[in-house]
Amino acid sequence: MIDLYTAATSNGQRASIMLEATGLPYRAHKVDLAGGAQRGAEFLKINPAGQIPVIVDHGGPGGAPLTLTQSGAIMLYLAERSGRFLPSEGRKRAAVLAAFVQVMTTSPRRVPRSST
Ligand SMILES: N[C@@H](CCC(=O)N[C@@H](CS)C(=O)NCC(=O)O)C(=O)O
Repeated sequence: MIDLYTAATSNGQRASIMLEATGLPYRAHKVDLAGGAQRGAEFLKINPAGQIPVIVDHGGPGGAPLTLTQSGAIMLYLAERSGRFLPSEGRKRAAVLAAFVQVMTTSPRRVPRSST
């Protein structure tokens, strides 16, 4: 089971959408950013940086819990965890990673539709 700590922001939605798309079982916990919940003691135990999104994978690598921040890292981790979206073969994997980095680092207005 994966616990997701998130809010309705673009970074938060990356983690939520990826969990939905992979079909991995998860529980969502809404973090009230406007109310300052990300700076509360309980949340800071999960992410001392005080930011969403965060996942806690209770069945992480080696069967031990893994806490992960950073929306891009969460997306890649969930792709590998589920065996979906990120091919293991070198050439296809490189193409997917190139498309991933492009959408993560380029303004949507500047991403050509036929660039990948
Ligand atoms: N680079 C991080 C950025 C995370 C981030 O900026 N989170 C914002 C919401 S989108 C946040 O938690 N802000 C709360 C605050 O700074 O108080 C990622 O991609 O996850």
